[in-house]
Amino acid sequence: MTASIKTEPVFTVFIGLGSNLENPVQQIRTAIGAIQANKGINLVKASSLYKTAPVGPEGQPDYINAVVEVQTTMQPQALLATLQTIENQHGRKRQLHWGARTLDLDILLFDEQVISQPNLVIPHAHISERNFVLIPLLEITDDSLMIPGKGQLNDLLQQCRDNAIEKLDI
Ligand code: A4P
Ligand code: MG
Repeated sequence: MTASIKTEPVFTVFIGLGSNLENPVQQIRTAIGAIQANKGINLVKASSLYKTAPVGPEGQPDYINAVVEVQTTMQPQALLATLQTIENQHGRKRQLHWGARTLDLDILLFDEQVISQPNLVIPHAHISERNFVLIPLLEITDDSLMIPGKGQLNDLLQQCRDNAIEKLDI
């Protein structure tokens, strides 16, 4: 009899990062470092950092946004819990909906999965409305990427609101 080796599936996942408080550039850099340092996650690609106008309550500072591609053997809920731990380590307090925050980590895409659970919606519910997500995503993928249930990245970008966004040269 031949022994079979059980291998866990590896998922390709895109994570959106956002910060607009307490040195956002540093928050995003250390968050990418924390993602990379996690034993269950391999960082594949990271986009540039982008300075973006806030969407949501007025009077909050500009955001720094980025997107990373990772590979992981974690299941979606385990990955969400891991990302929330990293948010909390960055002093994240959940106050105003869409309000200012030290760090926001959103699971944008999880392979080709479509998930609709009370605490986890994938693809991310607002992915197609936000150029601060779609533009960094395009930088590390290509415009034919299919967003399950929403369409091709290319088309979503064309339909998306033109919110102010500037790629940082750092
Ligand atoms: N949740 C559901 N699906 C997901 C997912 N795919 N990834 C749940 C991560 N979390 C997910 O999130 C609330 C709950 O969403 C979590 O507990 C999780 O179980 P939150 O981050 O605590 O709360 P929130 O910020 O009030 O809501 P939300 O919907 O996460 O906000 P967004 O959509 O992340 O938007 N403007 C600019 N320019 N750049 C930004 O990055 N970000 C926001 C926040 C608003 N305006 C912005 C930006
Ligand atoms: Mg969030």
